[in-house]
Amino acid sequence: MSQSVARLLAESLEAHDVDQIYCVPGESYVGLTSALIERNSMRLVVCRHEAGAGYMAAADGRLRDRAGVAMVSRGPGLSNAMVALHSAYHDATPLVMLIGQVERADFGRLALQEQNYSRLLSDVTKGVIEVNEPVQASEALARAFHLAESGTPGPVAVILPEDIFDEETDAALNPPRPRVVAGPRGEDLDRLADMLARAERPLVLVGGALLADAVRDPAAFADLNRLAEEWVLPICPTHRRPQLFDATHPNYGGYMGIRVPPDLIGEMKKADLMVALGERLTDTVSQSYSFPAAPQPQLPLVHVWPDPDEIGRVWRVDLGLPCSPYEVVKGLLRRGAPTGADRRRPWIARLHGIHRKLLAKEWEPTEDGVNFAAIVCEVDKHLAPDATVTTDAGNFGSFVHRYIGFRQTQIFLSSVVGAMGSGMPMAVAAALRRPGKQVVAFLGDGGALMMGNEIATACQYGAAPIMIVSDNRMYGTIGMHSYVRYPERPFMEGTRLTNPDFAAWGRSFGAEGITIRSEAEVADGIARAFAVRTRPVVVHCLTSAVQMSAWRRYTRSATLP
Ligand SMILES: Cc1ncc(C[n+]2csc(CCOP(=O)(O)OP(=O)(O)O)c2C)c(N)n1
Repeated sequence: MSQSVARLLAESLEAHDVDQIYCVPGESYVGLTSALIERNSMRLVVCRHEAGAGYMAAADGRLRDRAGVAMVSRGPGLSNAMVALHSAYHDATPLVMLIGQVERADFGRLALQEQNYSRLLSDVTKGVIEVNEPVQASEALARAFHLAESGTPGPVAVILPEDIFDEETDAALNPPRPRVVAGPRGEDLDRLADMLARAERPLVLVGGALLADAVRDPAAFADLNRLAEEWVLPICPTHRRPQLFDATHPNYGGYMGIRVPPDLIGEMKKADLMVALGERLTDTVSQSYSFPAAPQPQLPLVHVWPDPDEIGRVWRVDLGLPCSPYEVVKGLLRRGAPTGADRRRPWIARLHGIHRKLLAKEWEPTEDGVNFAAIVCEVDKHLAPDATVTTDAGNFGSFVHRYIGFRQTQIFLSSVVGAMGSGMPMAVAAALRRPGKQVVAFLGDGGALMMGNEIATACQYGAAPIMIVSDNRMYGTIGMHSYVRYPERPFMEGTRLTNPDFAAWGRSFGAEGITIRSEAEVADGIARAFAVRTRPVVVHCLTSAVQMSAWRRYTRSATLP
């Protein structure tokens, strides 16, 4: 039976279980939008910026371990969305972006807003799929979802010319391709079991691919815990994946994120085996390629990642298992714990002891504004066991990682690669996907005005995230980098910000607005924020700039120059 390409695309999206698409409308794909609205089988979330739409789709992808879907217009629309593609590409997040294109007869003429997407997107997507033949429309979508979700997941662009949507085709719907899950080879598992049995001081880093497995099958958490306990292993969640292991579990061996504090990294470096279990391994995790050292690690390294191309790309690994990390957990559990693993208890206790000390809710008061530690610790008191926390990029995030002891039942979302602007859209996506559950977004004053306008999207669709804005009146992270590298030079001028009254700004959208000016106002302000459940809340926190991060204070004088 013949039907329009737009209708076939809509049916194909439905077949891929797409129930929500984030978009900024554009004339280049209005043929598809109108068909989707007519069918009314999925929610179109109309956003305020294409990067916001992209981040929301990326968050949705992570929440479901299915490719999230964003739809953007050609040229300017896609250009706005680039940062979300960049982030999803680095973060190994499955995402399908549908992008408009000029009419086929105009290809190559530099027609209005035309771009060569294959050239433009070659380093931010896993693939660019151009749909120029109606007969291939459904097949193209099936391929896009497959590519986005397989191996190292990532973003895939599907290019749709403006004049294709109303064309008729009798092509059949191409159903979703079954997800392929690779398991480890028996001999590799035997070798890993043997390496783990012999190790006196193993370190198990757990990362994004294991988290994706746990989204698909939550039993992965319980099995990881069993493995840690029975095999007596310290588990270290990696950069921006803190919920992979309960922070208070005695086998928690420390958070392997950006710039691990000296006490902890000093102890970690005594390890005699590192297993990266579902962690891609990046410079943030490896402490700028120093632990493990690239390209030749200073200790035996086992890398488990669902893509053989990634294993061995930067580090020379001793053993690589290109498969699902959860399959490795299950395979080890089936083999049974080695005898004598108890000898490793003092090693784990040492790591865990340092970690618990770092987690202690202690901070020094500051005079130039509230120490953000006080706010984060207060938020932690209110966080429900099933809360979602997002952070934007910036030093305020270091307080979140230092002071919030995440649990496996909670969700943490962020741009792992550290793209500013992601925190608020990701919170909106979480609030839409998990109505009635707490969602808290931590933002700096920089990030809040970069993409905070997506609070309008939250209001429009009835989502109620809490936005905690650390207003230190500067792009603090960059000020700190400048100060650390060039302590004798002035570092403030290039980073200073003049800000609005964020509480009033929030109220203007229809959100609740709360201001915290001093530590004395923290408990009441945060309690009031959590009491509002029906609309977004903006908590404007006037924070210290002297307290540059959870780990570093400006020391030359009490006030910044
Ligand atoms: C899109 C983007 N632009 C620039 C940067 C570089 N950058 C990283 S953190 C930061 C400052 C963040 O400032 P703010 O949100 O105020 O938080 P703070 O560091 O002050 O806590 C900047 C500019 C980035 N990571 N992403």
